[in-house]
Amino acid sequence: MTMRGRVASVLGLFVVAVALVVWAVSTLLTPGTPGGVTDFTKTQAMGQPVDVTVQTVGAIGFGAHPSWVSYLVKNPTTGKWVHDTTWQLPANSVIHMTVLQYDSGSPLRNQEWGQIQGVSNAELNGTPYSVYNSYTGNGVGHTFAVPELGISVPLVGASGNICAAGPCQTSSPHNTITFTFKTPKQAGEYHWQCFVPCGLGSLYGNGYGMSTQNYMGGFLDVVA
Ligand SMILES: [Cu+2]
Repeated sequence: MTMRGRVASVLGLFVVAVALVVWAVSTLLTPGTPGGVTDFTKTQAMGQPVDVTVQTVGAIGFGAHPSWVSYLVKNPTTGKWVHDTTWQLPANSVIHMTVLQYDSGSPLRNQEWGQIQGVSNAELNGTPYSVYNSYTGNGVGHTFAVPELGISVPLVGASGNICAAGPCQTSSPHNTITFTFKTPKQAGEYHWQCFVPCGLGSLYGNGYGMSTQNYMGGFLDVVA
């Protein structure tokens, strides 16, 4: 091989090595896209509660991982369902939360997750509830929990012809869960997540949407 050939080979291999490192860093070390932020601070009338409507789906139906479980949020300005799990909320404000739960459920591994904690006025399809026995009905699909605020709410599983791809419409079977909580006075990023290992097909169900930002977890971005 000529000198020029050798240099070209070395350079070629170097380029391949750099490309592999870039690929490894970008795909293995960054756990999914952080997703966008849905802003609930602009639509709030002064001193009034903020309405936040979200849905939980068995398969998001679009994006990089269409088969993964996910939350979606209804943009308060456009009314469109968006794949954001960071929700910007005003500090020290009452939040009226509505969760449309379109996924099926199962018995919980930890019955503690059937307890409603840290919120008030919790209702399941218009009936007040404080705990859900996941061995009844179609079990529990997901939870909405904000550990730092002591919040945990079981999202009861839907039954019947389950919506196959989000965003789901209210014509599909679902449970409507409503509750109220107050955001802290202190601004900050409060992490929320689902505690049901719902990453179907991954190890112990804790992978995929469970361990990737913007599917089964996100942030309450509380601004003062
Ligand atoms: Cu979940």
